[in-house]
This record gives sequence, structure tokens and C-alpha cells, in this order.
Amino acid sequence: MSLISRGFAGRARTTSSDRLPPGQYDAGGSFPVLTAGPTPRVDIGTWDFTVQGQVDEVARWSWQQFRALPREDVTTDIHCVTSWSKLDTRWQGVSLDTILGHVETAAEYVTVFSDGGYTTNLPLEDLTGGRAWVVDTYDEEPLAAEHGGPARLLVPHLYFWKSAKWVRGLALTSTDEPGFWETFGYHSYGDPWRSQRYAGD
Ligand SMILES: Nc1nc2c(c(=O)[nH]1)N[C@H]1C(S)=C(S)[C@@H](COP(=O)(O)O)O[C@H]1N2
Ligand SMILES: [Mo]
Repeated sequence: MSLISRGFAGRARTTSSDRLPPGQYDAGGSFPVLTAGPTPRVDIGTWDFTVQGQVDEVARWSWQQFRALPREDVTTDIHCVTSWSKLDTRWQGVSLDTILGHVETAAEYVTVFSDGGYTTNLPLEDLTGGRAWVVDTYDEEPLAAEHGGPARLLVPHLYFWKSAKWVRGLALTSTDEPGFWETFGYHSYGDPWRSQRYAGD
């Protein structure tokens, strides 16, 4: 029969399968660690976060200055290209809108760089609009070193390889320059809802 009650039809669909992009599974309580190379040792005494490259003036925050910026709580789903997703992950950190509010630029792209040499690229616009953060807290605890502590990028609307661990800054560029995984054939944008895993997807 085709009759369905209003109450049932009108209910918001929030089952986990609706929240999983194509080809992804729910990792549940586990939080896999994916790192190319060793976990770098990061000293917060010398740590800084800089926005450099195509900017009128380099912007720089020491750890103390970064910690004093306005903070936000973020609860979001994350999607790794190796096909695990994790729902309702809880973070705290500084919005990239706050950081980029201090910067004048005509650049359209960003190379995110990290301790240990990892890089990843994305359009500058994708770091704005309340869609990206530098986070230092996971589940109300300081972010663990293997997950990118003291601080990592969080860009949950793109595959998780864009969320650079041990992040140290942004280099603003006029053209889209492939980062670490992108050089090895991963997609330059990486939208999980469009299965943009590899170049050409
Ligand atoms: N610096 C750095 N950041 C990185 C990586 C890395 O190897 N080095 N791996 C990326 C990949 S492929 C994924 S899926 C996530 C994994 O984050 P996790 O180890 O906290 O799960 O970090 C991303 N950020
Ligand atoms: Mo990944």
C-alpha cells in the first residue's frame, strides 16, 4: 500500500547511511591513524601559525596568541578517502574565518603546510564560510600527537587528507599547486559526495 502517515514521511532522515558519502563505511568508535611518515615532535615554545605567500603582510601567531583567539566548538562528520567515515566527531579550535580576517590577499588557492613536510592544496574559498578550523582539542582533550596535536586543520567537507595534521600555516597562491597526496594522483579538490578520490574522478 502506498499510504504513509505524515508523521513518518515528515521525519528528518538522520540515519548514519544518509550521512555516508558513496563507498564510505561508518568506523564507529574507532579513530584510525593515517600518517605518511613518522609523527613529528612539535615544540609549542617555537610553534607558530603563519599566513604567507601572496599576502600584503605575513600574519603570524605564536602558540599563546593562537590560544587567545576566539574559539568554536565543532561537531562534524569526517570522511577518509580509504573509505572510513566517522560521524559526530567533536573538536574545538579557531575558525579560518577568524585567521583570514587578518589577511589581505588576491590569492585564490592555498597550500597548507605542516611540521614534517606534509602539504595539501585547496581553494582559499573552501577555508571560509564557517567550513574550516585549526583545531587543538578532540573530545574535550588536547589533540593527541598521532591525530595532529598540538594543532591540525579540520576541513570536514573535503576528504580528510585535506585536514593537515601538525599544521603550521597557509601559503596563499594564485594557482592551484598540488600538495603531497595530490602529486601522487589524488584529486586536487576531493569532494567525498562526488567521490573525487583520484585525479580524473
Ligand atoms: N601532516 C599530515 N597530515 C595528514 C596526513 C599525513 O600523513 N600527514 N594524512 C592525512 C590523511 S590521508 C588522513 S585520512 C588524515 C588522518 O587523520 P587521523 O590520523 O587523525 O585519522 O590526516 C591527513 N592529514
Ligand atoms: Mo586519508
